[in-house]
Amino acid sequence: MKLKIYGIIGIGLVITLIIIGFYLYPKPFIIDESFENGFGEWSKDAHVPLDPNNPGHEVFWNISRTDSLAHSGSYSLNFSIDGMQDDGTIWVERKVLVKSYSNIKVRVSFHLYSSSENQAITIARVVAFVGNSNPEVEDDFQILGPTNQVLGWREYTYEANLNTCSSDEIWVAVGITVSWETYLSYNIDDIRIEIT
Ligand SMILES: [Ca+2]
Ligand SMILES: [Ca+2]
Repeated sequence: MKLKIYGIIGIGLVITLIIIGFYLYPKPFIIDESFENGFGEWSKDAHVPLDPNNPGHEVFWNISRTDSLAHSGSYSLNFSIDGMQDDGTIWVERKVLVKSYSNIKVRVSFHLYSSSENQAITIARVVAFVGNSNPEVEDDFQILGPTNQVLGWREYTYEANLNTCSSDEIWVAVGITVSWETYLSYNIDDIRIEIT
């Protein structure tokens, strides 16, 4: 009889531990943006050279929503820049609220559209940023790889471990940087941020 009771208590304990473990197990915090209703929390930014053909002005660049191309839904963001000065980085960025003084892993994934395949020449590079402060210059970014690996959509991902220090926010950004002297146009859609 005693054995039976211990057995039942034992099983009960194991079940309780499994349930507690399930609730304590870190679940990823996920943010998805497909740009179907505006920019969401994202905003555009750039670090580009002056345009010698237009004194006193930066080279042309723009990031805008378009319904002419989409990875999912009807809209994506079009990234355009005059790369004739062989320089310039443009991106979208956002902050994410997190717990201060915690070690987190941030995974950013997104889909980029190239209108042609060209593996012989690096026309542009795909860049991303994860950090404690607002990215402002090209050097803040990590290069994920070249564009134009395929004609069409290709997924890029970036993962970074971070200590949030005293701040309760982190910044995430994705974009492109010029590598070839030409006018560039790429689309980005379905940015996902996963924090664990
Ligand atoms: Ca979309
Ligand atoms: Ca910025």
